[in-house]
This record gives sequence, structure tokens and C-alpha cells, in this order.
Amino acid sequence: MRLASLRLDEVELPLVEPFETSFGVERSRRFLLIRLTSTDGVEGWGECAAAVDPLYSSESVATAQWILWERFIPALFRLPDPTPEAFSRAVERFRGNRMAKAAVEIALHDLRARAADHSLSRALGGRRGRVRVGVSVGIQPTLPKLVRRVGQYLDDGYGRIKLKVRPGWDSQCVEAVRREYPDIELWVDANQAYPVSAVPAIRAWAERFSVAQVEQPFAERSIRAHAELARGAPFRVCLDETIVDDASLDDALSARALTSLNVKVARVGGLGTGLRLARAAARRSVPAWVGGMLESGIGRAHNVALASTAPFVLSSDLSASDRYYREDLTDPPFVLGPGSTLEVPRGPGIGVEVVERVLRRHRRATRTFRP
Ligand code: OSB
Ligand code: MG
Repeated sequence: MRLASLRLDEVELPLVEPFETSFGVERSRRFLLIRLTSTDGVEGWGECAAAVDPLYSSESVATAQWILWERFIPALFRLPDPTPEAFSRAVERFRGNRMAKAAVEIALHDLRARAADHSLSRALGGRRGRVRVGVSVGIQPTLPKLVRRVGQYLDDGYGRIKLKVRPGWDSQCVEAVRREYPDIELWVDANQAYPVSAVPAIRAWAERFSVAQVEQPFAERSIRAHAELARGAPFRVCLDETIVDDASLDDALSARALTSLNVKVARVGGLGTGLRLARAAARRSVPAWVGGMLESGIGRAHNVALASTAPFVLSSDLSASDRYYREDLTDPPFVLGPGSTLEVPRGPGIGVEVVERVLRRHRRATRTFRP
């Protein structure tokens, strides 16, 4: 396989509603899209999940663009055999910048699967035809609005609700939702918003309102505080931001700092690492699930393929297209199916088509690179 070109588009898609977390509000998503074309005319699509501001992690659209232009794309074009594995090895010496690495790595996975005329799910060894999903609910202006929003998602068919929390928006919001819906599967995600001294307080409200999983309450490096929260807890403690590579997972597992693993393709630098981390966690009896970054249908399709593989046993943060965008970049859109599931596309590669017309309408910039 030889590469003919790489097109890098910057796109801005308005979200159907603002998404607020402990680190800020997003009203639209701006991302970089990669379209690879081989000399045989096969395409491969990737998406970079970095946001405009480095709030979730240290990467941003601007830093990702710089390193793609100046380092990763040249490194890609130097490869005699551009496989996802060869690309990951070639850029390993550059520290961090995992979202930018992932954007290229996943595009190469799509390209290879399309060239072989099979689905990405199959290429990854996926077995499931449908993946179980839930919905991540942003911080709302008031408690009644939150309860109403949760009710709408339950009516839509979502079987698991994850509430974004932060100090001051936690016990009351969990209580309000629990009072209205005594039996739903309820998770929370704090995106590192709590001081380590909050262990007893978090434990108290999470236990009292039967929260099934508490995700990343403490800072990325606070392995010990997460281990303290996990000790004897009746809920799972999930790590997201802390886990970026094999070493960070190994340390956290050894410290018993997690009883659930959120794998984001973007955060760990690609599908290859994501699958490897989930398998390593499974060997230590820690279940995994696929996390989301409000991706367009392109990133979502990659995430769905990953979630179809064996170690992903918990419900993933992969909602239907219309939960994020009025008009997605891919066709067909992802729709919620029976039992709170998304169907795993069976067509070649990511199995959905990118709609150039929609992409162009939301495009802010484009640049094409050739070997
Ligand atoms: O921590 O999981 C997170 C979105 C942006 C940044 C961080 C997170 C999220 C989500 C979105 O929770 C989940 C989704 O894409 O459905
Ligand atoms: Mg998270």
C-alpha cells in the first residue's frame, strides 16, 4: 500500500446543546479530520479529538495541527509500509501529543480495513454486532432541568446515565435524579475536579444514592487518592485522564486505583494501544468501556469498532448522532437501537460514508499534503 495524499480539514460543528463539564462549556466542537488516499484510490478517515482549549488534556487544535504539519505527516510519508503499527513506532519518540497521533493511526486502520474489504470491527477481532451504550449528561443550569434532561434520555432509550459532577454539583444532583428514577444505572464523572481530601464526602453520597461508578474525581497524577476511594467501595472507581499508556495503567492497577477503565482512542494515541490497554486490564479482572470526546460520526465509528471487541464489557459513552449534532458528518447516522445499543457497521473500514457536502459546509480550513 502506498499513500498518494493526506488531506487535513479543520471543521467546526455546532452541538445540539451546550456540553458543560467541571472544566468548562463547549457549544460547538472544532476538530481536525484526516483523509488518507492510497495510490489505488482507497480512502481512510481519522479525527483528532483535541479541543480549542487544553482543558481536558494539554493538547489543543493548534498544538495538534502544528505537530501533524511539522512532524507526524512527514514521518508518515517516510514509511515504506504505512501501517498503523509502523506509524505508532515512528512517532513514539515524540512525547505526548497522543490525540494527534491517534488521528493518523485510526485513519491508517480505516484505510487498511477498506483496502482488505472488511470492517474495522472485524480487523480488530470484534465479535459483537451491537455495542451497549449510555449517555453522558453535562452540568445543567438547575436541578429540575437536569432531572428533565435525564428523563428525556431515558425516554430516548438510554439504559445508563453518566452525570458530569463537580464540587457544588454532586450530592444534590445525584439525589434529585435518584429520587425520580430509583432503578437506573447511574455513573458520575468529575474530570479531576476534587481535592484528595474529598474521599470521604464522595464515598458518602456515592454510596447513599447507589452510584455504580465514580470516574476520575482526582487529578491525573493522584493515583493514591483514587486507590483510597476504591478500597472496599460498593461502586467502581474508573480512571480516564490518568491512563495514557501501558506504564500508567500498570502502576494504577498495581496500586488498585481503578476497578473500571475508560479507554479513549484519542487519549491513548490510537486503536492499537486502546485495545492493548483494555486487554491488560481484563487480565487483572478490571472491566473496560469506550469513552467519548463528543466525536463526529468519523471518530464515533472508530470507537464503536473498538467497543465491539471482547474486553469492552461495560456500556460505552457512544450515543446516537442526534445527541451531539443535528447533522453528522457520516451517513448513515448512528441511531439508538434496542437495549440501549448502537449497531456495529459491517461495511468496509469504519463502515459509514463521510458526507463531503456536510463536511465542506462546516469547514474552516483545508490543506493537502503529498509524499
Ligand atoms: O471525561 O468523558 C469525559 C467529553 C469531553 C471531554 C471529556 C469527557 C467527555 C464526555 C463525552 O464525557 C462523552 C461522549 O462523547 O458521549
Ligand atoms: Mg471522563
